Amino acid sequence: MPVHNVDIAEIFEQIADLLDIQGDNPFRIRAYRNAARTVRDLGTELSALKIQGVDLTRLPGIGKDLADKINEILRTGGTTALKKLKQATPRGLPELLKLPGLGPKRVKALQEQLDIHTLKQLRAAAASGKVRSLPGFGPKSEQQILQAIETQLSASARMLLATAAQYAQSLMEYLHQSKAVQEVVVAGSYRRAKETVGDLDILVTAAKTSDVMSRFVSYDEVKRVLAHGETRATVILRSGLQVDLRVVPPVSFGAALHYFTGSKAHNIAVRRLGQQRGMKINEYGVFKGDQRIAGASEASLFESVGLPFIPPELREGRGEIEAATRDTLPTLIELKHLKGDLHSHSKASDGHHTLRELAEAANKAGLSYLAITEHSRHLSVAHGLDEKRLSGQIEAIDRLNEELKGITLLKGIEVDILEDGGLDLPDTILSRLDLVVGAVHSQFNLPRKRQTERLVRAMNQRYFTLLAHPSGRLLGKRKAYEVDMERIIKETSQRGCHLELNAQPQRLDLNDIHCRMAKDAGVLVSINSDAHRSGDFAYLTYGVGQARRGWLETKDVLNTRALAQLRPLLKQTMG
Ligand code: DGT
Ligand code: CA
Ligand code: CA
Repeated sequence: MPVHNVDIAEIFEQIADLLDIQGDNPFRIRAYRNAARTVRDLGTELSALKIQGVDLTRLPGIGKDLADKINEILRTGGTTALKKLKQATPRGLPELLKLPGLGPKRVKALQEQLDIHTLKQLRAAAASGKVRSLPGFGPKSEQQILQAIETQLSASARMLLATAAQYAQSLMEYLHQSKAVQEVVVAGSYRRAKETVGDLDILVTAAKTSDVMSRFVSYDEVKRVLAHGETRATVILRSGLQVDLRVVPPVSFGAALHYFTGSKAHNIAVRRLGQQRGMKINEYGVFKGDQRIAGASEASLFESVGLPFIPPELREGRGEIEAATRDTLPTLIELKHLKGDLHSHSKASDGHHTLRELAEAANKAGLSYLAITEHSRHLSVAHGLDEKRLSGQIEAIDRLNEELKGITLLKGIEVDILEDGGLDLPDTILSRLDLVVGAVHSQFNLPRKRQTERLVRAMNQRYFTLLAHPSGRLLGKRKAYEVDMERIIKETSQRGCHLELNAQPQRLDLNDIHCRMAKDAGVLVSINSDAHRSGDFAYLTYGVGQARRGWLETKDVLNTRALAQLRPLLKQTMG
């Protein structure tokens, strides 16, 4: 049974979580977390490395013990270490601890005083007002718990796009190995680059349909086969991801691709256009009477209703058909248009690589500038920098820039926005930087008006360039904080500062709707990796996908500018 790097990483994360619950040695816990990241970002499947006889202990952060565990997992799909830990951990504890705001102490109170062991029990208790009376809890924290559970339960059905991509790519490779298979495309929300996907919708054209179907349902990763027909099948993978597969004849490929790419709202609008022209459009083709007049390609389908090709990311029924009709579709940004990245962390705060390693990785990813933006002192869990350490880094970057070729490091900071809207470091040091990225890392629960005021005040500081992850959401974990985004966008435009689209798969923040609002207000968006390791520049792809969903063009994105054009935009016009 092939084991993927993501599976191994997941097992290591689980071990770390359980060790954490048991109060184990922090260094050991950290070793597992680091190993999980190393494995996840490796870029080559460990199973392949093993076949090549590569010594796994040569990987960063992988010692003998971890290498043994990896080998065990590759061999058996699991490890006894995790099984034992699970047996030693009370039922439900890990999921309770994962809720934001619930630490070991509060969970203990819930278990001992209310006999709560599962998320569902906790939801019931919170809903009936039993939680608020416990010491250390109140009506407000009860409400927060309830909300966090809803977010978690509703999110668990959907998977992050970047995670789904790993499973999708393996599956596509597997399908391509069949000689019968011609084209394989993942359609659905995946193709529209939606931040999370409910399931994968795969379309295949093939010489012999039955070969593809039987190959698909016998994929090693398949846990359950829900349906297995002649031209369609549905399975659930071990990861929990559901996959629909359809085999279609080449004459219908474009029509099927269009249909299964969706969205439903877009499909309905296009079908209506067809009806107005006396045509019938479905997943088999475009028909006039009994005659098929188009549908082998998507382009032919669009042409049949008098439209130019509409990129999948725009197909949400949010005005793309009208824009296409008037020939005013945006020319969407592409990954290759990004010239730099304005948000990254080195070892100095909570990153894992040196300045030089990050610079070289960014250069390899095709970028010509990279801003180093460590956390500031207020965020002590991330080893935030104080004035003295930041001053040292400024000098280190100046020195390094004299040696670097093909890339320039910019001096920045991801400075905490304090509760009153002040910044965590004084102007004397901020003035020495190329840019100041402001971010909220605390007090997520302020009332909407106060949260909005806080951000506006921060943007009004003398040195403020860019608002990082503006809504603060963590997909499936934490909702966006309450804030008046319309007002933030307006103020950003008036201040001459900018908004970030953070490309971390769990953030993708700004979201698509807010990207479009920013564009309409003339606010520039910066698509940043927020890299904490050298492999993280790969996340820029997802940032670009989200930007495309937000109708952004090259001109709307700050970091498509060459460095010389960028520099004046980093300095604020207002004092
Ligand atoms: P998801 O899976 O929840 O992330 O979102 P989608 O968009 O991938 O939705 P899914 O998997 O239910 O269906 C795939 C596509 O098939 C969908 O985007 C549009 C098309 N589709 C599904 N049901 C209908 C329908 O009832 N009418 C029309 N016109 N299209 C449909
Ligand atoms: Ca889908
Ligand atoms: Ca589906």
